[in-house]
Amino acid sequence: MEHLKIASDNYVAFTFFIGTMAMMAASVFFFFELGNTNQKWRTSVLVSGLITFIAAVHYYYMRGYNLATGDSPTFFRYVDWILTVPLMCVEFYLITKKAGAKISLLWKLILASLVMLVTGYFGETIDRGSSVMWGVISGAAYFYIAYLVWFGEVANLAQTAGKQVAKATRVLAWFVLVGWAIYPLGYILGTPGGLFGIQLVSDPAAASHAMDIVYNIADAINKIGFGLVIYTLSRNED
Ligand SMILES: *C/C=C(C)/C=C/C=C(C)/C=C/C1=C(C)CCCC1(C)C
Repeated sequence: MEHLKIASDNYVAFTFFIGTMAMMAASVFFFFELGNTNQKWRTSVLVSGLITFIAAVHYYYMRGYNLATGDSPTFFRYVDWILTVPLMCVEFYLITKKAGAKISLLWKLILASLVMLVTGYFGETIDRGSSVMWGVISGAAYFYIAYLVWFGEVANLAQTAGKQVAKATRVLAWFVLVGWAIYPLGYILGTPGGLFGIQLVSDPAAASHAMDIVYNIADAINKIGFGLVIYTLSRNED
């Protein structure tokens, strides 16, 4: 196999590379810590590890794909998200379960996340001309999730699940509101006229590079950070 060199100013490849390594390291950490995690929190920490592990495998692939072709690995990006974002919904369900969370709450969160991602995928790939419309629908699903976590069922249940769960849920809610909001920014940079017709980056190649860098940074923050909040909760509450 031919050896591919990474140019020192290739920031897209750099973030794919460092993203792969960070996701791998985080997975090893979460999996190895399972052994000294209280039984009660083991599933939650395991799910944190699964999220970063699924991302590590996708990043490993996306890194190679991007290096070989110079293109944005949109398809695999969305396959990753469609697996990992519902698992983040599972985390919300698991930590509020002992306060009485019902399975219907889990389905609401998962369904909203699927609407958010599938419509985003349409806007980025098969119907780029209507990226604004798809972005708006996706954004509505995103706000619904943020609503559930900040003011809806998740927030209410967390209040009655003990001080530590309430605290952790509040931190995770910030991740959803601020950390997840980085993604629409990447979408706006990468799609034609993504911001209600305003083209921020006109060169198509530069636009897709900007989008990949923004997505890669967001993934590292949200997947590893989110997992660490769960991990911290498992240590603070026993
Ligand atoms: C680990 C991956 C995560 C947490 C991915 C989250 C993705 C989003 C919150 C994406 C949201 C989008 C919008 C709100 C509008 C534009 C289209 C998307 C899909 C980028």
